[in-house]
Amino acid sequence: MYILDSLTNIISKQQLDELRYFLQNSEWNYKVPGGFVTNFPQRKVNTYGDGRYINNSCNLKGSYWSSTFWTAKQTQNDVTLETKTEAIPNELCQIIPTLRNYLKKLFPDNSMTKYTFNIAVCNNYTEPTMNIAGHTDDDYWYPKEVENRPMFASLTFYLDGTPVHDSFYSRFQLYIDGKWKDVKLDDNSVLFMSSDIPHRVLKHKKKDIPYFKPRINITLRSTYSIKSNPLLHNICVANHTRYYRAPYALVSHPSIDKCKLDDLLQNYNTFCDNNNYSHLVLKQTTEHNNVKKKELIETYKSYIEEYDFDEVYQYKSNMVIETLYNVVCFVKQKFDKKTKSNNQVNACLI
Ligand SMILES: O=C(O)CCC(=O)C(=O)O
Repeated sequence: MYILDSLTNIISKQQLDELRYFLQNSEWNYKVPGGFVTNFPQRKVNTYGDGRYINNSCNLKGSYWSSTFWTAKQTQNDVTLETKTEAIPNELCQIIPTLRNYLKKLFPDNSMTKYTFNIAVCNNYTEPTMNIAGHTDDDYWYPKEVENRPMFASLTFYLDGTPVHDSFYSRFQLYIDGKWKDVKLDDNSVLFMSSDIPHRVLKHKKKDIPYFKPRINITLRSTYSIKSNPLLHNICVANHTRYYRAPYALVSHPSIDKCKLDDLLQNYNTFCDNNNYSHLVLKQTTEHNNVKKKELIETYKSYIEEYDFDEVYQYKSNMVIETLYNVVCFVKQKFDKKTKSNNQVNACLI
């Protein structure tokens, strides 16, 4: 299912102008090391969302993760990468309840929550060669909110002016009925789409390069509620910060092979040098080990039982020790009536 409309029909002119102004001045990351560390997204990226929800008065509420954790490299899960989160900016908070209500009217039978659209994934295609390969966004950490499928709201902005002809617009395509189909995403458009539909953006055709115009895309996505599924709530935030934001630290056991660590550091620090970020902090602790991880998984399983959290069917390798530790600390703080705490979760193994 997909629905295309213009933001000018949905939000106020002031809200739209403020969002465009925010985007004109926002920061972008280029060549963030990907899953294999030597690969990277073929466009500029950023992401916002620390896990809080946006209430109907457009305010951020609830608990948030200040750092998240993920495997530093897909093929090497004994080193964790720590990344700092950033809150959803006010310019987006101002429009999110309106977008939710628009969708709720169209689909009264839905399981949307106050957490709907609390993550913003941002792509900036500044060069005609930039693209995103065909993929779906229906990973297990996204709740199924409309027609029992995950949903995103994809916003498009041409801040430097629109292309002079339809054929020079961004080559956004959906894979429907066995064929890739062009979908023109106009300036200020919003596309509500079941995110299990394969989609992609092709690079510009060579002959059309002179007519290329830069395009910014924001896809708003949702986390589970931190109250009913704290682990997948964290994992959803963590996946986005890991791949779209600046790396902050590497965490490992002191016995880690130094060559492996140096190799990772070199790739991450090259990105930091090119994007004006500080070099990575190195953290080492004997607590970073698999026995500890197994203990934390068992503790989390006991919390599922005790507090009636959603079942988690698989504890994958990207659910690293530091994530489990943080989530277990959150549950202790928030659910154990004897402990009092504020909304920031910032527990670290070391
Ligand atoms: O640029 C677009 O419209 C597509 C973005 C996208 O597919 C994504 O962020 O997953």
